[in-house]
Parts: sequence; C-alpha cells; structure tokens
Amino acid sequence: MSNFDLLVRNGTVATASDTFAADVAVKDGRIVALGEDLGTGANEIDATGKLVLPGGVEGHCHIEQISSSRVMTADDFYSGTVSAVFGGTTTVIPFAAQQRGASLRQTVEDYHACAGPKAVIDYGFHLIISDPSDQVIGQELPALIKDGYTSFKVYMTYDDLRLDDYQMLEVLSAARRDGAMVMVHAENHDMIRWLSQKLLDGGHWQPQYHAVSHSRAGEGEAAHRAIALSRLMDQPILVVHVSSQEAMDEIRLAQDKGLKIFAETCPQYLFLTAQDLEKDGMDGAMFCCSPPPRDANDQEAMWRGLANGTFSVFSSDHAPYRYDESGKLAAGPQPTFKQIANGVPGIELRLPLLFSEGVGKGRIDLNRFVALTATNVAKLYGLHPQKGTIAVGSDADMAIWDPDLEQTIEHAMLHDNVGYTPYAGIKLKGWPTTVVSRGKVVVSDKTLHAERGDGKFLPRACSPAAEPLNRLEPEMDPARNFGADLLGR
Ligand code: DUC
Ligand code: ZN
Ligand code: ZN
Repeated sequence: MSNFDLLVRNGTVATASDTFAADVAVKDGRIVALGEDLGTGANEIDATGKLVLPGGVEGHCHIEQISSSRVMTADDFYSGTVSAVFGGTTTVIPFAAQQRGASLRQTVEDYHACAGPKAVIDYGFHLIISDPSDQVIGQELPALIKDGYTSFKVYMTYDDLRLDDYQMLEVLSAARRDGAMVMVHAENHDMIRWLSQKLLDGGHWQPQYHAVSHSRAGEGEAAHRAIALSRLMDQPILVVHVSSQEAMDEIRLAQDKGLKIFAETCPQYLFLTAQDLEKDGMDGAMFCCSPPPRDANDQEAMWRGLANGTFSVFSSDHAPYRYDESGKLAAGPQPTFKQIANGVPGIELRLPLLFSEGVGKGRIDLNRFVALTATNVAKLYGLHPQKGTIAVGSDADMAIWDPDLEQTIEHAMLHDNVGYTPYAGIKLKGWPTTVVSRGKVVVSDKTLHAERGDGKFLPRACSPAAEPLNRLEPEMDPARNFGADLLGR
C-alpha cells in the first residue's frame, strides 16, 4: 500500500529562498512531506536531473475579456489556461472588467459563468474598476473584497477606462479601508491623446507610431503621480507593466523613501523593442501593446530592476488578439495605430523566457526566478502559502523543469488561440516538461491530462502588504501625512 498519492523523487527543489535535494510527497492534493526515503506513491515521478519548482502564478492576464476597442481576446478560459499550464503556470488571476455603468457584482458573475466550465487550472479574479460610483465604492467593493476579490486595477489612460485623480483617490481610500491591493496602469492620458492627434494629423498612422504616442515621459509622469496619490492615502499600489527606465526610477526612488510601492514588468519589455512595430506592412500591429516596448537601454534597466528587487513580480500581461479581422485588424485591413487592439500574448512563454535568459544567462538566480514568477505573486495577491511555494501544507502545484532542454520558439509549439507569437525564433534553454496541479499530473509528454472545469475558483485573502496593520510606519502615519500636505511641508 502506498502512503502517498504522488511522490516526486530525486529532484532538486527550489523555493524563493532555498535550493535543495528532496523528494516531494503529495496526498489529497497537498504537499505532505519533503525529505528522503519518504515511502512510496501510487504515482511516482523520477525527477533525476530536473528542477522541481512551484507552479507559476500568473498575476496579470486578460482572458475572455473585451478590449477598450471592443475586440474579444483570442483566448477563452479553456485555451488561456491550457496555454498557461503548458508553460509551467498552475494559477492565473485574470480580470473581471467592469464596463462603465455596469454593476461590479454582475460583472464578476459574468466572468464566473465563463471561467467555471472551462478553466483547467485554479483561478482568481482581480477587478477592473472603470466606474467608481458611490454604489461601487460604498457597497459593492467592500462586499466583493470580503468574498475574496482582494485586488483591483485602475487605469490612468484609455477613454473608456481611465479614472481622474479624484476617482483614483476614492478607489485608494476604499482599498485602504478594507486592505485591498491596487494595481495601476500608469500612463498620462492627455500626453497620449495630444501626441496621437498630432501624429495622425501629420499622416503618421502606421503601427510604429503607437510607440511614439506612448512616451516614456508620459509613463514616468503617471508613475510619479500614482505614487503621490498612494502616499497621500498611505495605501500601497502595484505599478503594472513597467516598460521604461524613467518609470522604474520613479518607483525605485519611492521605494528608497520607504513607500510601499510595488512594481511589475513583463516579457515584452525584455525581449521586444519599438523597432518591432516598424515591421513590414501591418505586421507591427502584432507588437502593439501599452506601454509599448522601448529600446535596448530600457531592456537592460528592466533586467536590473528584476535583479535588484525594484520589481516584485514578473507577469505576462497576456492580452491576446489574433492578427486578423477578429483581432488586431478588426477595424479593417489598414487600421490606424489608435484602432489596433493593444496587447501581446505571453502566458505560455513567460516562465521559459525568464528562466532561459534570466537564470540561464546569470542575470537572476533560481530563487529570484521563483519569487518573481510564483511566490511574490501569491503573497502580494493573498494566495500564499496555499499557492506559490513548495512547502508542507501548500497545494501540490509544481512544474518539473528540464534545465537542459533546448527549443527554438515557434507558434506551432504553443497552445493559445492567437496564431502568432512575438517571440518566434528565440532559442531557449530550459522548459517545464511535467506540470502538477493540486497533486494531479496535468501535463506530461507534451500532453494535457486536465479537463475543462478542473480549475477551481480561489477566493483570496487580503494582501499582507496591504493589511492596515502592516502599513503604519511612523513617517507614513496618515495624520502626519495629511497634516504635512495641508501645511505644505
Ligand atoms: N495594455 C493594457 O493596459 N492592457 C492590456 C494589454 C495592453 O497592451
Ligand atoms: Zn494596463
Ligand atoms: Zn493588462
């Protein structure tokens, strides 16, 4: 009689802090022991020569969501989660995106109806708040936070989504009251609007001008302003998809002052540049995302930020649109850069790209890789220690990596419904080959063993980083802060 449901033998386990040789024993979907000579498993995996890492936690992805230009993402909750799990990710936190005028509660229910029957791995939802009405701030948000939707994203740009500074303060105040985490899309709306108009007036409509219209200055200014709003409210924020050194420097400065400013960057800011948007014909549309990819200096800055802790998390911002009339070309065969749905796919390649070019090239170590892609994400969004680590009591979510496997990226090897990858042609070393979700092998031998609907909804605790009790440091006492601001000091 085996004592465990699953035993992963002879692997090298890595967490956010340690790397060690251990067998991992699983029962009833959880890790129950780590060590040597643990006994036998009904199912056993020989992980000799392999790395046993926590399954990735994807904290930023858009699945089955309508873009602000009214285009549906190419991936639904089936293809999106299948693609994620083949890339070594076992938990996703996409968005339930409120349309202006809509109830937030109804929005959440609509997304549940999409995800429940289709997701193959566990999932939570962040809320996108585009309409912070009294009803939303006073009634819906507090109730939803209690029900486990403990983070929300706000936008400083996009006509249909953006909040003004007053509305941002209302949302930050609501988050502060109940200990939620606020993700901020930081770009200056009027700078984008003005630049876009002048470019279009001058006949510059092609995809490459998307990058020109979303300036570094606008990203840096909005990051600075978001930080000031966060400071006034004594409420942590997480600046998502940072693309430029300019924005990163604002964040680092705030962190050095002791402010609770967290930050994320994404593969597109490490591996793509604005030159990709200049590709022939409309091909640049495949690389249009906001903020846009920048240049080699900014790429190097992002790598530094990943290594030195400026960035806590590394997410894909998977926002998949097909390169056809259902997606990038929905407005016609030659849309202006303003009419192209913003976003690039990346949910499946997030981990392999960072592993190969980060760990493999010595830019970050293996423990930092785990922290950035799993543990910190779970911690910041209230899922740790259930998710994001390999520890006794945690869900048995693991990705077993072959660190020596070399493959050149092509879209045919991926499992999304996008039809292209912006990373085609890059040769990577190190891939996840077996993936385990709550103790069940869901990927092995390039085959999926999970069913639609196997994924479970994860109500989330409040982020420890946003809990009121963890926030009050003397120099950020809100009374002093408010007083100091009123006094102009
Ligand atoms: N920008 C966003 O803000 N969201 C989705 C994708 C993108 O490019
Ligand atoms: Zn965004
Ligand atoms: Zn996004």
